Amino acid sequence: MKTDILKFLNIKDGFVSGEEISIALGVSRAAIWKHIKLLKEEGYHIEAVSRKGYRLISSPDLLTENEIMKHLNTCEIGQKIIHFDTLTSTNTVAKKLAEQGADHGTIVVSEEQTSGRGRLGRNWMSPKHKGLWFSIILRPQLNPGQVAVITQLGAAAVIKAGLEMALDFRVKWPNDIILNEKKICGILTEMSAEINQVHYIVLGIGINANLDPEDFPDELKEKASSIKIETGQQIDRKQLCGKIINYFESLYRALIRDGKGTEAIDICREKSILIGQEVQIIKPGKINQAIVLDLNDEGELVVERENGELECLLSGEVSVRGKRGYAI
Ligand code: BT5
Repeated sequence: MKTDILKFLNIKDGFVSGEEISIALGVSRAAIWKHIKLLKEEGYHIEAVSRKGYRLISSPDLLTENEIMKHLNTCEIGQKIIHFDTLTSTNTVAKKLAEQGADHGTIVVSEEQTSGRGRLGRNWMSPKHKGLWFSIILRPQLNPGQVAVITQLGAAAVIKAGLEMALDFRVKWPNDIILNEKKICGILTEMSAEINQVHYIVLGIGINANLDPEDFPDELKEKASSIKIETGQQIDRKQLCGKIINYFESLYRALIRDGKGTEAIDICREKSILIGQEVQIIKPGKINQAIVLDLNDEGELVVERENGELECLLSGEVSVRGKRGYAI
């Protein structure tokens, strides 16, 4: 009901009468008033004037289903968006929901994560109202070997959304988005699968949209930043979220249609900060030097080891460091 009322308030520039809404939605004016009150409690600034009706003045800066939906033009991703004020990790909750049968395309988004997760058991700092912390549940007909490309789809969607905002995001394979040599976004792809069949994938995206310098702990200050810090502009999180989801759906549909993520891989290749660089390949218990040659169609990083051998790296167990430090 709240969503329906908001649709009304959003299409009308001026006032819309309680009677008009109540007739259109087939409920009493008292019911409309009750829901308007609830919307106000959520932070919507709605003016109510007798004999004129209601007028929406401003919406809260929240990543609610209503707010994100306004920016979506998708037909499968984000048809359902579950919004939390706080939770442990959107990936953890999305995985639980997927286990319980949640639909393909469902999105879990939270204003804050208390135990946000990175790869290999690392933490992801996710302060309240400052970033974009969300996860998408996917149920594609892919085999587990094809799943690495999903991370590249996520990265390409973020890059395309950035370009629309004149931001030159770069990608540090497999899952970091970089702005001005600082990490502003991380991607975590997890899946449940059998040998030749994926049950579901959870694609988690974390973007430091409006974090201020004091939000970063000392150990991250050198290598991480936010879009707001780098541009001096407050970011509209709902709009950015919508753009990313729209681009992601288009790249995802191309992957399912063609069986290849060519467009996404091309974008990640073009925006790669690693290709052509000398790097350290860090695997459990060993570090090797190599030169990065390419990103292949499967989303693997192709490197040439010191002994001249070519190797295709799968994202799971590998970290790549530049020679000078984090971002090359
Ligand atoms: C990642 O891991 O970069 C994946 C991060 C994915 C986060 C999203 S948020 C929504 C969804 N729900 C989750 O629980 N996770 C996903 P990795 O490459 O392992 O990088 C982790 C490292 O990045 C940490 O060890 C820190 O050094 C650094 N880090 C932590 N928080 C950060 C932040 N907010 N911004 C930049 N760097 C951060």
